[in-house]
Amino acid sequence: MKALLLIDIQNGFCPGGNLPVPDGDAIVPIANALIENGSYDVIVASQDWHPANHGSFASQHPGSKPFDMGTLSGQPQVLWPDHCVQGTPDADFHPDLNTDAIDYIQQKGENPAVDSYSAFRDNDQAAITGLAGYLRAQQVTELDICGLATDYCVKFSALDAVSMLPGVKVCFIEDASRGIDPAGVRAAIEEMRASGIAIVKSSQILAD
Ligand code: VGL
Ligand code: ZN
Repeated sequence: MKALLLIDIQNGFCPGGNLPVPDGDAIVPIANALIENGSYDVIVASQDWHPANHGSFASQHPGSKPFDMGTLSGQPQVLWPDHCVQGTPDADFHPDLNTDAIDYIQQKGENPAVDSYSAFRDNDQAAITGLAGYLRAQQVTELDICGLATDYCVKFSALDAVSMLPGVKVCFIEDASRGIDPAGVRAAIEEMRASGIAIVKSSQILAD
């Protein structure tokens, strides 16, 4: 069974959102083409879903401003602008994303005391989400991952897919993803490649 995992294709990470990824909305037509291509048995999407007092927000750290380094759950933490607050338009999927065919939505980042870049588990790895169990139950053997942002949530989700779903072939779809920082994107791609993740283009999938 082949699955597509769409990471955080939300207003908050697109131009006009609270934590915009440059050109983030450019991936929406590509994601839709992948969704509508018919080659996936299972389509899942993650949604960054923070309470208003989430500890990754600079607003919760007096004297800090967005993009400063701070600490959260005992780890170094980039302090972000308030983003993807539960129930706000910033947390909605991009309005043009075809969500009709999504079989399972994994919300994450709900615990104010820890961030959760990965759709599979919190950054401190103390708590897991239901996503790995869902994909195992669907007997997924191939998992293609794309979305926002390559250097954060996409990378950590892909690395966790490799470690939490042994035997599953994991691919990163480069042109269906965008990142926050160009150097961070290059490093993320090398880290994924070194972990055995195949770096592919949507055209390779759509041509099959
Ligand atoms: C993300 C920073 C903070 C992401 C989420 O989706 O990559 N990045 N929260
Ligand atoms: Zn977040």
